[in-house]
Amino acid sequence: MPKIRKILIANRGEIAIRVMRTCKELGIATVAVYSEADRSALHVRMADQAYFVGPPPSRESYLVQDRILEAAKKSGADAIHPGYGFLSENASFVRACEKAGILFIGPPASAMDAMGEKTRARQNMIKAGVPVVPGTAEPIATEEEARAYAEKIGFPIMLKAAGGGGGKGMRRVENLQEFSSAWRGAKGEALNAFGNDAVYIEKYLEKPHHVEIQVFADQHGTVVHLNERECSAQRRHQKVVEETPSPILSPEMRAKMGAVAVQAAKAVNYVGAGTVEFLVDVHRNFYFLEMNTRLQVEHPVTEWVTGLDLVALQIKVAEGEKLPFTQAPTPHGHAIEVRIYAEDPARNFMPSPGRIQYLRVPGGPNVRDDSGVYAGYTVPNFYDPMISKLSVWAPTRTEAIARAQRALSEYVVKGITTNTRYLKAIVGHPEFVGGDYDTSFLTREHNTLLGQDDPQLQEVALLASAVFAHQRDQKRAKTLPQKAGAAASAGGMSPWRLGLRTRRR
Ligand code: MV4
Repeated sequence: MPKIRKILIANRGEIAIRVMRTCKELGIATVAVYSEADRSALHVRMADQAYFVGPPPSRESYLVQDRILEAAKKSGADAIHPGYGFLSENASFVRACEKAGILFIGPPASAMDAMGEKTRARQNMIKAGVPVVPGTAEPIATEEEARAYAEKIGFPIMLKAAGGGGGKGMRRVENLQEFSSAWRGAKGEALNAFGNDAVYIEKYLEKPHHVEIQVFADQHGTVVHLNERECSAQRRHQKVVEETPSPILSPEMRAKMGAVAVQAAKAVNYVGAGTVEFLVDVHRNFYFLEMNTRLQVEHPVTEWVTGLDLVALQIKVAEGEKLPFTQAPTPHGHAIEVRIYAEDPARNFMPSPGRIQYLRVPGGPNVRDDSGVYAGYTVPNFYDPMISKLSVWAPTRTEAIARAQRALSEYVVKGITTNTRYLKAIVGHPEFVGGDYDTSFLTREHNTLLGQDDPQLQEVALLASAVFAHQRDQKRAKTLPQKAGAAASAGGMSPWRLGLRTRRR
């Protein structure tokens, strides 16, 4: 197979830059694509060549297959790296690349087909002997059938869209009374999100952990796993903090889950980088959830503890090379990644696009900042507001937490609001430090993480200030002759002055 000489990166932001960095190190030329909103984006500046692909909405630019392929042909690129999101898990795009004679750096379309739909993936995994969450393998035709099945396996159950993952078209159902509205809700949302209203049932797992296994396969039948990532710190199905190793996995469980992930990848003839996601229940049983057929956002933590460059491996596998190992490397030390978003946690995480007036990124030993922005850059409001991923490595988890906090303290972004303070609160929270946080952690600790104290304490502060003000007014009334305006100036004492701050600044 010939060597790749030029790669078009069909993406934007930090991941486009991440891919280009490895290309440069490998002596491979890079081609960027950009929308109208990304003319001055960093990924365009860093590429050797750049092609305009359309208006700001990604439907009209980054997702238009013909535009991307046209840019690839014009530029003379021999391969396309899709990054994550956009066209990265689109089997029809993989086929279009093949037809155009351009190498797609990723798995074959058939593997995407086998894993794309949740019910099909479940069927394939059951056939391969991979444990899946107890439930139906097929979509359920009628509400009556669904009710009967739910009664059989017992409440609570989860209705899930067959068409796709990511928490859309998902409803927890507690009892038969709730069933009808949940059934209609899940179906409606599924149709809206995936153009397919098929729904199936799973047993509901209480407070599961989200643990995923990185897998890698070459074109010669070798499939290995590269250990796990703990991704239970999520908000509305968006990961916020990831780490490896998972603080809840024993070496035995790591080996077991790794072997099952390899089994899953082999069953669909996987090639390249992939991730097998599992839910881990309170008894530490693990169940296949879905497979992501792409390089993931959180891949840097795996790179930290394995010493590998996953993008370089993807390129070598696409060129037909054999994987340079046949066994999972033992993880070395501990890595944590936090996602820096242009958003305001205090305003319900509203995106905060705008011009970055000043930027100082953290540095020092074992700190990595995968950024997609620069000082003077205006963050557009058309795309995901993640502006950077900060990741750190240390010999132990305790040291990695301290390093993450230190690095976050160094992060300065002026002009837009970011979530750095929220991230610091997460990695400093006793539950995170303790290492046994599940997927309910961020929702449950929401107020604490936003720096808002217990609402009951806020009420105590308010009452105390009222009592204080009343006593003071009584005293004044006794000792001072009443003057005009005195009553007004003796207004309520602010809770701030009692030292009971209701909100950290
Ligand atoms: C579940 C579950 C409990 N029981 N399935 C959410 C996203 C989607 N990929 C699967 N999800 C869940 N599926 C059963 N049978 C709980 C979740 C879930 C979750 C999973 C992973 C990470 C974060 C989560 C947050 C809430 C719920």
